Amino acid sequence: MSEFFQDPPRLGDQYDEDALLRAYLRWRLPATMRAEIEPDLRRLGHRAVTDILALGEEAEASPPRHVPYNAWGRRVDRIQTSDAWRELDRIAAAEGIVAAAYERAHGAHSRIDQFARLYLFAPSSALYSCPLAMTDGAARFLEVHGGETTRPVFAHLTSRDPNQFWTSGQWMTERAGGSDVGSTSTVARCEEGDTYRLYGSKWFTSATTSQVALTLARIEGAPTGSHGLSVFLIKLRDSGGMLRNIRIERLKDKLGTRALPTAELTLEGTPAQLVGGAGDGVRKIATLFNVTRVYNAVAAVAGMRRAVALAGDYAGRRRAFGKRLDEHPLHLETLAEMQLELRAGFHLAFRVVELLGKDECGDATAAESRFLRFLIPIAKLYTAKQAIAVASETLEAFGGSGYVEDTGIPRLLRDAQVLSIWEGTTNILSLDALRAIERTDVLAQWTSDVRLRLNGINVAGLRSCAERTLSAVERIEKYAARATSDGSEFQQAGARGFSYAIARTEAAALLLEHASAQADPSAVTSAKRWCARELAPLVEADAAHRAASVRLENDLRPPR
Ligand code: MFK
Repeated sequence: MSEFFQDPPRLGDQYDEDALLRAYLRWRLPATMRAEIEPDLRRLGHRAVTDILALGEEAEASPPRHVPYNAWGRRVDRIQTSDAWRELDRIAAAEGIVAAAYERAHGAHSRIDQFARLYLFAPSSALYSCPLAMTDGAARFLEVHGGETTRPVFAHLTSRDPNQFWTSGQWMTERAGGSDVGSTSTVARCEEGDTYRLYGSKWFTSATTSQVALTLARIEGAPTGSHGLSVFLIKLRDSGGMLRNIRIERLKDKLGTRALPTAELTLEGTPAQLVGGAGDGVRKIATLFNVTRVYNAVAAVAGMRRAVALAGDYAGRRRAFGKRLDEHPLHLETLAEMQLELRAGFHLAFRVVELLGKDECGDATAAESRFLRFLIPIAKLYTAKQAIAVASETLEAFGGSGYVEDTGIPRLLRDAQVLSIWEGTTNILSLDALRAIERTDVLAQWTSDVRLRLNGINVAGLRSCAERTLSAVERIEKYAARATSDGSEFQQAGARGFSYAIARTEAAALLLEHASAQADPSAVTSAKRWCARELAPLVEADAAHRAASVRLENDLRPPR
């Protein structure tokens, strides 16, 4: 009988062991600010592998349950969540995971502090990061579009006091429109002033246990399409804790994110407050989803970090063919490529974090505000795809055990898969990036900004990498000019490749800047490795794209 039992992977303190996070903070933050926030980050890094991790696992093991009726047959529509899920809410508040962004104790840098907290918290939180994303997006929406009457709600959403903290849901998706939000059919009937009643169905509602939600509806008589929609704030429950004219149809049975109470709802005359005035609802609620898309990007890199930490630790414990996995060159190479994806994605995500912080504090130049609008969809879509690939590779790095549920490893992939779906799919966001450059000169501004940054790379060993990246910038420009002249069908068909090229090129510039600012060998090696890849294979793809469009017209259309 075999006496052998494999050691499971172990996680160390997630702040102290994260050389990339610490190097990035050293690079970007003044020493005084770092000294101020470091104790909080170190504590969170420790909690992420102790109490928060235990609560996350408990929440995952006790998913939410819908209780439609009470014992006496009265419709109650309660959602029962675990004690652990509720405790994660209290911890998130006390750790300032939303609040730190709005206290603005460090001006524009406050977003770096706040997203570093999220980065440490998210992978252990059983997706409590989702309600926090919605809460932050709603807070920003209310800050920009709200008024005197919504100020108390804003104060709850940004509180550090667990007894005062509220979360917000965001209910945009309907049966007829997941991506196509403009087809929303919920109707708003005016009662008096800004008070309305809403009638309709919401097909995917995040965080249904929240105290408030933001949603879209069409005021009776308003035009069709997204301009005819308006944004409404709903307080979900009355003083007795009962839902206010909201029927919960069911909770969704999802591939992953199982601790998250995602529900299907019917609004049956739900009282709601119009916020931000009537009309242009999609443009206004973009304030919210541009924040939640940044959360998505940071959660994606945080997920990669967790996956890499587990796979890396395991490689030092597991032996095969007479040596440890990390002594096998090919396994080591695989881990290095995963680590590289994490590094590139990390820089891309935190680039938009920095821009968001500047924009919110009024410190961004006009060009930087445009870069933010343009790079949010790019960072979201690219990091989501990276996170899925890295999670999948992690399962493989564990062999059969990576496919067995009670190791906890399969969850990494189930929870990563959603990142490219919610908050705008890869295709929707690729088209959004095109929309961001339409009618503005942001692309030209971005290319000249990247050129300037690359021309500033003077470290001898990195100059050739900067030259390669400069040639990617040139290919992007040429491709964009041709795509514009070739018309919208060609431009749309190539939008994914175009977005990926921009993501890789921006990441290359950031990796090079980081490597030349800090003579850290791993930063230098990563920058060289990343730049050795084909960053913008767009010219070569030109003919293929054309052929694909033609094929699509002639062969691939499903028969009618
Ligand atoms: C830890 C992880 C956290 C994540 C948790 C996730 C929980 C998930 C629950 C969900 O998944 S919620 C549902 C998410 N759904 C989406 O994100 C919707 C995806 N669809 C889109 O983004 C479409 O592109 C969009 C609905 C915006 C397109 O709609 P339209 O009707 O074709 O809009 P149009 O005409 O392009 O834009 C209307 C206005 O909005 C325009 O402004 P103007 O009126 O001034 O011209 C646009 O410029 C503006 N706009 C659109 N997208 C924008 C934007 N403004 C700023 N940023 C954007 N991204």
